[in-house]
Amino acid sequence: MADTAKQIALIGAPLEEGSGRRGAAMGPTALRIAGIDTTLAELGHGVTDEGDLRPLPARDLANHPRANNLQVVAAFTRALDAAVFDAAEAGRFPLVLGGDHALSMGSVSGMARHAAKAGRPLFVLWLDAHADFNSPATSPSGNMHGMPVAFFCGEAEFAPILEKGRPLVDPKNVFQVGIRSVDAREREEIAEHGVNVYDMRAVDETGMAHIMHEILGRIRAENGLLHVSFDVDFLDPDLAPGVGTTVPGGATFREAHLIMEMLCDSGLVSSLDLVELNPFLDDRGKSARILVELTASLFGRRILDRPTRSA
Ligand code: 5AB
Ligand code: MN
Ligand code: MN
Ligand code: MN
Repeated sequence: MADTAKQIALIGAPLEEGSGRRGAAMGPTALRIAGIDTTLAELGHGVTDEGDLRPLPARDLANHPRANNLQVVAAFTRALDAAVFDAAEAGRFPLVLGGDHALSMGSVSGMARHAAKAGRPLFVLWLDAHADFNSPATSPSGNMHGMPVAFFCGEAEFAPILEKGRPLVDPKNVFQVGIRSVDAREREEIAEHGVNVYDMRAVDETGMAHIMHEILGRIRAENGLLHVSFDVDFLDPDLAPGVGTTVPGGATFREAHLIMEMLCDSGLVSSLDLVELNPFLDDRGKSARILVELTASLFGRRILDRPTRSA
């Protein structure tokens, strides 16, 4: 039973047009089949499945040669921005079932509006092999799942997808962990804008517990809200093969599990994306099941009833 029961809103976002291939649209279904709702309910939380989102029209936007499938991505971004904001304002915990990572353009923007309204800073923990800080000007692929961080930080304003003047995330409030594949121009951008990057070398040199203490300490000190965005390719491909952009040398189950337990203990997390799961590439539901296991740890499942050790 969780210490603090939450009201969780499951929001399905069957978006795959932000990635360069098909399959991620089946992600929400796979997560449901793997038992995301019953698992969270068994931990004592109230769970409402809002079903899959209906994209909002975006035919006002012109196609863009370097932002593939812009209209579809924008339609989901608008729908998610609204759905996540509404859920958070109603005191519920938005848990977005993806869908490719372009959906975080909408989910994080919705949380940024919610945080601004509450007068608190929004922090983002980005668990990913990639920095996702491209824009149409820098992207080698034009795929929008490589652009969400630049978008919600206001560094990829190439089309009026959301309202002008919307609350943005300060890049210095973005923590990226597990990074091991960054494009040349993207590297310059993240350095220029002060994104906090803990690449795989940092994880190996200092350890996951130390990194998480550092991140959570800063968020606590600034009374922030924390959005967690979990890309399946954060994990090692041997562990989680169900993703289109595998990169060797990913996080182990133990590292990911430690992150989830420390996040749970912190009580700081206010929203979560589970993204990039591609069931078409998965091995008999293995990756979907691991995502559900890790989510359970974030929501209070424990091995032993033991608090996090202090730094
Ligand atoms: B993912 C790449 N940087 O922009 C690009 O999986 C890959 O959401 C992006 O992290 C990977 O196309 C996007 C080469
Ligand atoms: Mn990603
Ligand atoms: Mn990735
Ligand atoms: Mn820039």
